[in-house]
Amino acid sequence: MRSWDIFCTVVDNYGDIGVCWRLARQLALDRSRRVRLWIDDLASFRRICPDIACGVDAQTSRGVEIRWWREPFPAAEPADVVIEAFACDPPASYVAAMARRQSKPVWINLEFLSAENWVLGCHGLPSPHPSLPLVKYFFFPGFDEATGGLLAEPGLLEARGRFQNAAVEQARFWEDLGLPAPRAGETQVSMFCYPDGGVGGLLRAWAAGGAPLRCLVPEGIASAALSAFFDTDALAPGTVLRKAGLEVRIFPFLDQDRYDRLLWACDLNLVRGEDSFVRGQWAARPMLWQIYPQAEGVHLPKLQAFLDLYCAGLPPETAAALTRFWQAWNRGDAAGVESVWPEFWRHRPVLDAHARRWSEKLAAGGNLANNLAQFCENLLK
Ligand code: TRH
Repeated sequence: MRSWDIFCTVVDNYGDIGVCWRLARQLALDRSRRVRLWIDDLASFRRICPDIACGVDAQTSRGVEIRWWREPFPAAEPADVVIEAFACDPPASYVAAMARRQSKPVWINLEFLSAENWVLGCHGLPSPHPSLPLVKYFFFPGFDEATGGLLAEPGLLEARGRFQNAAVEQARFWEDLGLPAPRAGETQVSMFCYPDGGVGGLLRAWAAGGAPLRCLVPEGIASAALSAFFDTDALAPGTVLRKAGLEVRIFPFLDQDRYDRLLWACDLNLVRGEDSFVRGQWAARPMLWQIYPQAEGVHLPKLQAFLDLYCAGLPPETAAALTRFWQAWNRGDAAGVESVWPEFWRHRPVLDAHARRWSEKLAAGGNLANNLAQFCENLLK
């Protein structure tokens, strides 16, 4: 039985553990693998996986052994495959133990997702350790077949398709969330974004639009903009805020599987960072992506690279509206977002069809967990 160790530090937010948890769960589906996930922040983990107990050194969930990564790091036998997520640097004592192993572990740095071209040249490259007899390999997720692909568990598209075609399942889902079913003709939007964005502009556009729209916001997200727009500080889960045809409902963070269903159930998903961005694509619904902002705008070419890829199959006027909308959102330009919204949403039928085609095209490229397992098996041979 192959053993895998995944190391994850939570730098901020939920993307680090979001990606690692999805990967760990998928790898563990194959019972011939023993998967151990080392994570330094159990409280953040608990937010997206309520089974997790905080302050516990070892626990098991969904077939994965979960270890609290803290100092002093315990003496642990290194696994056959060691994944460090996003260059998080496994503990020095563990790396020294890797070097002492007779058959050296396969060591992978799982990188951030980017649609930029340079990724193609860097995916799979080895980097020998400067002093130890170890080699680390760079494994890049991506949208191209020459990269590691995207995380997607087996049967994902089929499950999504079934859900989106089954009114009964959707009704059960809304009930389970404690929400009334959508009103006739009401647009459903999920909103997951960073604090300083153009949220105020979108709220104004939606309230002015006249058509009924329900926006579902996780607790703690966009709080300043919501408070300012609705003139209230009361934003606890369960809160309902209304202005004209717009209704905003605050919900508690969901576990990843239920969050997926929310994306499947909505007509438009506002997603951010890396993992919700990918899940938004698997949902096959129009999206608005807020990229993780980095110093000196280094994230902007990354945004453009994805826009180029995503817009390639769209009619020019739809591509132009989508690009203007996404760019205004990522500049935090509330007035820009407000003015582009009606034009963007006018293209909804085209955006819908495109989102479905896009998810099918991505699925044809295989999935990251399988590609990674194959890559490691080849090195272990
Ligand atoms: O939280 P994020 O902003 O994470 C970011 C990005 O990954 C960024 O690239 C990285 O550098 C930074 O973290 C450190 O957004 P992301 O990637 O979408 O992760 C959120 C996770 O939370 C994702 O796995 C989905 C999950 N989630 C739930 O499970 N339930 C929920 O209700 C919500 C809103 C999110």
